[in-house]
Amino acid sequence: MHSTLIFPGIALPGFDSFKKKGSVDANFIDHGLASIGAAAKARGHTVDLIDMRTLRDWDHFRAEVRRRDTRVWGITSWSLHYPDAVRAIRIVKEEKEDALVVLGGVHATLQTPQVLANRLIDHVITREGEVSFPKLLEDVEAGRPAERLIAGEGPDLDAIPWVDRDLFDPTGELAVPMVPGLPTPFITTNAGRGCPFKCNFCQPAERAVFGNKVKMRSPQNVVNELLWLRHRFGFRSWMAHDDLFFINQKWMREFCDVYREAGLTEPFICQMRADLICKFPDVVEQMAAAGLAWAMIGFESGNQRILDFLEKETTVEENVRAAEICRRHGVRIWANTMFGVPTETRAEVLDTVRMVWRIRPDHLSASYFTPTPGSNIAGEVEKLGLAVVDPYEGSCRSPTQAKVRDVEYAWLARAIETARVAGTEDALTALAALPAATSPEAPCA
Ligand code: B12
Repeated sequence: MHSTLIFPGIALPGFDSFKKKGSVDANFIDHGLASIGAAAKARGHTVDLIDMRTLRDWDHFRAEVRRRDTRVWGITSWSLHYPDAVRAIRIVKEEKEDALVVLGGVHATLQTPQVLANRLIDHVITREGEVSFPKLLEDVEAGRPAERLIAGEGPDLDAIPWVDRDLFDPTGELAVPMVPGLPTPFITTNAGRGCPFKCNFCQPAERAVFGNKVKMRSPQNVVNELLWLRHRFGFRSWMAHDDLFFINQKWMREFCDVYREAGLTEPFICQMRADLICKFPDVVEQMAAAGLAWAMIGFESGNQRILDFLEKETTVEENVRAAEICRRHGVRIWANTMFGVPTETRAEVLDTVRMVWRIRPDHLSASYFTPTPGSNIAGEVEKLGLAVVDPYEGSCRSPTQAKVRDVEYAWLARAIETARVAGTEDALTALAALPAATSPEAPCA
């Protein structure tokens, strides 16, 4: 059975952006679609893909739909892509009378009643798709009836095929490392799924899609894929695209051993947590010896009340110590920080500036707090009537757009500028004394 997958990821980079804008948003491959595509092919189906970032405009999309002889159309959904997914579905239905549209992905899982209300969607597969999508193709092929709402079954990660990068144009991400200074070609892979922590700006997305228990591929399986990717693309650096690559110290120790024994030396970058870095500095040392070049750490805030408010379960002191540990082992620091958290005061923001000065990150990634649809805190923000952005198009975390009512964005932009250059308490006193700027329309950075 043939199916066409659609990646509607134009919300941030736009049409005709693929490989053009030099940003990760314009270049990444979507591992979810690449994985269900691989699973369907392994069951003998044929699959192709429309990556909307490679198209000129909606007319071009319509022409791509028209020229295909496809019955089953599988579309993915991150929340910010959902409005474009809906528009794409309408076009598919206009062009192909017998089209069966299947929606999956994180938005379909978190906002199931909303997507079921769209009668143009024939099937919604929530959670993971590697088992249920090919099974649906088989049902359609055999003329068997299938439920409209299907709860996806979680696969054994070592038993499913590696993601099918060829569905996408893999040369997109090869050229654009996520961080400066990493050699190209660059590739990304996922070693596991799920996250045991409960940060309320992210959860319950992880648990809803992947379940309560973290699942890891075996270290050997990840290394085998990397060896194959080296053979295939000659990559010279890579990124673990997991929410949290270092979750389990036993797994990580084994991974580092297997990586080195396999002769892999390529530098890599991954997301890590400050508390785990502090708890297991020897694992950081082992990772650094294996090739860890950059640690992306969600420090978020330099104020304990805000960290607790976000349910981050880390402390400010751990943040500072984790940075010291990384630096000691020559690991560069990508500092994820959040400004403009609902209820955050100026004094609390200044604590974050102070923390950034103490951490001295190699890259400061400063975001404005963004209520991602389906996250626990987004629900709270909405209940309080504080959200000012469109929850879909407005959900980019970059500091270019107001997100939440009563946040002083213009002032925050000054605070972020101040954080970027080491300074003194006098600079903070001057910053604190600036006049109020509470308008949500205030210009951002
Ligand atoms: C890596 C990553 C990124 C990378 C993307 C690169 C990449 N290669 O994908 C970068 C850094 C660019 C990024 C950016 C953003 N991200 Co991000 N990202 C992730 C992360 C950590 C991993 C994605 C991944 O590869 N998952 C593994 C695959 C296998 O899982 P999956 O995609 O969910 O697919 C499975 C199922 O969902 C299902 N499925 C998916 N599609 C379909 C389709 C069909 C037809 C079927 C049947 C099934 C199905 O089957 C798949 C296999 O089991 C996820 C969290 C996570 N763990 O998933 C967040 C996540 C997807 N990101 C998120 C967000 C919010 C963003 C940003 C909007 C942040 C911001 N505010 O700026 C941007 C948007 C970028 C853009 N332009 O689209 C949210 C999305 C929440 C939501 N409600 O949509 C997530 C879930 C994190 C979170 N919990 O908050 N991100």
